[in-house]
Amino acid sequence: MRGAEKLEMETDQLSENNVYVNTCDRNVWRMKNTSAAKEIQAARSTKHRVILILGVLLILTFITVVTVMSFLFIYYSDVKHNLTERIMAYYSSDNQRIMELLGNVTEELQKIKSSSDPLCSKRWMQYGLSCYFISLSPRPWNVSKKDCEDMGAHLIVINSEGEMNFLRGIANQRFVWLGLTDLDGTWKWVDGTPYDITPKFWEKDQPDDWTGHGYGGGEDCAVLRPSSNEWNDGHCSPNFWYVCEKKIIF
Ligand SMILES: [Ca+2]
Ligand SMILES: [Ca+2]
Repeated sequence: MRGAEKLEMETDQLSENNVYVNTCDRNVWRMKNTSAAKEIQAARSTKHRVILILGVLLILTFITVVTVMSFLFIYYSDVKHNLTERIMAYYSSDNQRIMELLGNVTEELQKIKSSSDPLCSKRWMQYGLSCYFISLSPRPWNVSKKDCEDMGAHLIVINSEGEMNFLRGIANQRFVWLGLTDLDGTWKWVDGTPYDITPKFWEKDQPDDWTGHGYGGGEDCAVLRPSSNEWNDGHCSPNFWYVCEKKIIF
């Protein structure tokens, strides 16, 4: 009996040991498993943070680049605009000086030639290198344009302040059409002279393409208005006086 009891006790002890060992293994496995999971979680968390930081840096870089590009674009637009204005002003004043000089030369030539042999035909007036004819009656703009063309001329094109003052003188407080229109959307002189290089004499707040006149549409034809002696864009259909211009042929 004592041997059997001893055997039973040893068996029980072994069984307890096995239970203990198994429990320890599970705990160790659990501990290891938990530790690895924490490491993975930490690694993932770090990765997410890095991605987030990189994303924020990328957005900030993009915003900075866009802002700098916008400033550069505005800066260079201003520079280009100012430069163009200065070149145009220089060219315009230079052009005006040349025209006035040529006008003086022409007048001198006229003096040298016999006064009975005028540079301009009868009823045509001379200024600078051109002859001018003021209409005998008022007409709509397109009829005025054609009348001038039928005489080998064109509606007056203002190339200088001197020529503008000459027109003011012969207009004698009447509405007078100019050879200037934006019927196709941009202002153009009828003889092809670039609009950008000529001096402008628009009234304040003109051209305004006003639509309240009752003719329909806006205003596409430039006219000298006697109230200001400056330009207004008007509807092309009213009857106004007009001045034709043609170059002197020597
Ligand atoms: Ca002219
Ligand atoms: Ca107007």
